[in-house]
Amino acid sequence: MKAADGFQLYGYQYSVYQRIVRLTLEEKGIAYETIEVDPFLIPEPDLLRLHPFRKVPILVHGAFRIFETAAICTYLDEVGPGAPLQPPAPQARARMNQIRGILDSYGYWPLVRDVYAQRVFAPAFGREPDEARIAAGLSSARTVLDALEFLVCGTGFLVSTDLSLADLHLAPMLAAFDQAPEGRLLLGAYPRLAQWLDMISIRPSLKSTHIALPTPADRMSGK
Ligand SMILES: N[C@@H](CCC(=O)N[C@@H](CS)C(=O)NCC(=O)O)C(=O)O
Repeated sequence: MKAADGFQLYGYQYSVYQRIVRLTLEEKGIAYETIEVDPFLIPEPDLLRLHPFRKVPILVHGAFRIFETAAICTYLDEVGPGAPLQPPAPQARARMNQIRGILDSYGYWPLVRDVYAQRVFAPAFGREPDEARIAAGLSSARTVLDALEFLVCGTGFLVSTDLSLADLHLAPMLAAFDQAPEGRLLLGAYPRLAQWLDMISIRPSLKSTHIALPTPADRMSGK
C-alpha cells in the first residue's frame, strides 16, 4: 500500500499504544502518515474532537475514524496486505485476544505508567520519579507477568508459530518495563517472557519504531 491509500495516525511519539499501531502498520507493509498529538498536554482541544476519552492513538482511513488500539490493529490486519496477524485456529485467536485484554486491563498501568514512566521517562524530562508508585507498580506487575508467563505457548511467538497481534501488543509494553533496572531484574524471573523479548526485539519493525528519549545533553541544549 502507498501513502496515497490515506492512513493517518494521530498519536504521541512516546506512547506505547502508538507504537503498537505503528508496529502493526509496519509489519503489514502499510504506508502511513503520523500527526503528533500529546494527550498529556492540558488542554488539548483538538484531541477531544477526535477521542472523547482524550487518549491516543486514533487512526483515520479515508472517511473512517477509529480509536482503541486493539480495534485499530485488528482493522489494519484485515484491510492491509502482508501476512495475517490473527491465527486461524480459534483457541490461538482466543489466546491472542486474552493477552491483549490482560495488557489493556491489568498490564499497561503497572508496567508502563508506574514503573517505566516513573523510573525512566520522568527523569529523561528532568522530573523526579515517584518511588511509591514504582514499588506499587512492581508489586502489581508480578501478577501480570505470572499470567503472561503461563500463557506463552513456547512455539516461538506468544500464541502460535507465527507473529500475531498479541506479540505486537506486548512488545512495546515489555520493552518499556525492561528499561527500568527493577523491571529488568523482575523479568529475569520469567524465562519464557525474557527469551521472547530478546527474540522479538531484533525485528526490523521494533528497531524502526524505537524513539529515543531526550538525553541530559539534549535537555541542557533545550532540544
Ligand atoms: N484503551 C486505549 C488506551 C490508550 C492510552 O492509554 N493511551 C495513552 C498513551 S500511551 C494516553 O493517551 N494517555 C493519556 C492520559 O492517560 O491522559 C487504547 O487501547 O487505545
